Amino acid sequence: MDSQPQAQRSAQAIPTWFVLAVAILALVVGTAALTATLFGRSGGFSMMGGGGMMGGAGMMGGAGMMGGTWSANPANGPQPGEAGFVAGTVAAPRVIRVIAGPGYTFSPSGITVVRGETIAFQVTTMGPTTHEFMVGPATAVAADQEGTPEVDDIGMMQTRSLTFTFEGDGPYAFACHAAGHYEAGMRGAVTVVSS
Ligand SMILES: [Cu+2]
Repeated sequence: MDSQPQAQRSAQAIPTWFVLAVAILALVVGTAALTATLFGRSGGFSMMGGGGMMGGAGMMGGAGMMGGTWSANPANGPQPGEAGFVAGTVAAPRVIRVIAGPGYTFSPSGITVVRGETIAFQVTTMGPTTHEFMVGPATAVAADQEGTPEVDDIGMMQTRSLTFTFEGDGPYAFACHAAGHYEAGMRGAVTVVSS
């Protein structure tokens, strides 16, 4: 041990309880970031920034990444018009992760697709309320029309996938039709762009 460089000896001088405390704090911050993202993009980012500023501990970086993964948009990569965007195809759908809840919200609350794109929605429920995810022509989605693509019974922390190709100009929409949820505002618009 005495032969180790000065810097490492200094690191070892940090008491074990302090390392544990930092690790626990990292977990708390990570959890808070996860929760914050449920309430919107800016919340998620600011919490992530908080985690980053505390820096130094390896676990802190992990927590920050977790916050990013669950943020409204970053998990979904470049969107249409952004650098690096790759349109989804039937053979290789573009994945869009959607968080349902808590409360009667989807995050993101609106998405943009290129006409003809195939999207694989991966919908995860946060919070104790079970949700559904329907996507299709806006009128059919608004009316909860039979035959409109849908996954339902998405319980807490469960993820269900639904793949849909946006062949026309729209308007398209997505919504949750669990009792009372649509009326409470649990819906979003799909914007179709030409390229
Ligand atoms: Cu719902």
